[in-house]
Amino acid sequence: MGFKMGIVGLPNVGKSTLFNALTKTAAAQAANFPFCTIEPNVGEVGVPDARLDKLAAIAGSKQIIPTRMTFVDIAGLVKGASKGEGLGNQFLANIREVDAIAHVLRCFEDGDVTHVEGRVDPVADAETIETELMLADIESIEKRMQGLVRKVRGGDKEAVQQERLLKEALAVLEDGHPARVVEVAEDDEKAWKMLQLLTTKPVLYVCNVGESEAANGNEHSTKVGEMAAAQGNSHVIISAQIEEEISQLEDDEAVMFLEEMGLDEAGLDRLIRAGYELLHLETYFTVGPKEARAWTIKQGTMAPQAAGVIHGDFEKGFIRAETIAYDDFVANNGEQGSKEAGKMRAEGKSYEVKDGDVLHFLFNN
Ligand SMILES: Nc1nc2c(ncn2[C@@H]2O[C@H](COP(=O)(O)OP(=O)(O)OP(=O)(O)O)[C@@H](O)[C@H]2O)c(=O)[nH]1
Ligand SMILES: [Mg+2]
Repeated sequence: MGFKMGIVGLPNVGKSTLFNALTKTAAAQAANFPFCTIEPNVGEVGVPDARLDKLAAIAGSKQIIPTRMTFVDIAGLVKGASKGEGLGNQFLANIREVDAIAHVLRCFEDGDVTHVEGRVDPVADAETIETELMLADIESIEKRMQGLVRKVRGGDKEAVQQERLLKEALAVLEDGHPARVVEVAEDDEKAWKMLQLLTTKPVLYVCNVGESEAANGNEHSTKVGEMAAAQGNSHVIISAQIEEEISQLEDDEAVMFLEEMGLDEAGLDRLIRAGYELLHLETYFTVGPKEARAWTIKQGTMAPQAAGVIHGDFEKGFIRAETIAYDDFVANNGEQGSKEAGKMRAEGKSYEVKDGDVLHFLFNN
């Protein structure tokens, strides 16, 4: 299905370093000068899930295939970006295409690494970026409204709906708030999404702290945490530099390294999971001797549409889903045991898939 998270922030704050750590590559050039990144870097990342390993162990699956999420490392934005400053607003278009934003904030002190405004102040940085995104939204709303005038006059229903939503967004933005604070009625949700406003995208703050602060953060990340909480957003603490080093290590070395740093899991795992939650995603599994595999769906997805993630034919010809909840699968040591314990259910078209379900689809060709 391909959910995309955009890595956004000021120049030189560690976005590409983080991207490389996430994708375990050195695909993105990361260097100590602003505007190092111009073209966006795109990479797929496996979503870590301990349940998948457990299922594979029980079923003796030969292969483990995690579900994947896409990260896009986008060029740095600066004050005035919406008016063409810095690398201009072509990068705003890159942000338009993502489902959610990982907003990287510089929380590390290092006199050798240039900050575009010459000081470390992540809360002010967050405001700078948010302001640019808000200004870009205002501009795009004004353009769209002009484009709608004739249709609205002609009574076109869709145009009237769009105009009404644009006006609501504009009022909030002009009041200094991101468009995501608008409460959208269910009937308007689709049209609202089509507006593709930058400040409607869910945001997760990523505090990039110094090496020794990865476990507990620092005064800067604490302030970001307070700001995020006030906005109803989440934040994660990470040291991009350490994560990049860890991503180059073998698994057992990485575990030792994490222990030495006082961390119980790689920050990246936390970040990926937080992104997954932010997008209201959940996972179901297919498990057999050949492979154990995780699949991503939106919360609230019905069984046929969940099947469609594997293959369109599964959705078209859907008959039913044989379903075992994750806990039941584990408690009864696999499919056979679950069946015997009466824990395998046959679910039809109106079944809403639950996070952790182990599914087997039956379908007509
Ligand atoms: N001390 C320290 N330096 C870091 C950390 N993360 C990144 N850096 C350094 O900061 C510089 C910029 O990192 P990049 O990852 O290229 O930054 P970016 O945000 O992608 O920058 P642009 O592409 O120019 O927008 C590099 O020299 C990194 O080594 C960190 O956690 N601690
Ligand atoms: Mg970069």
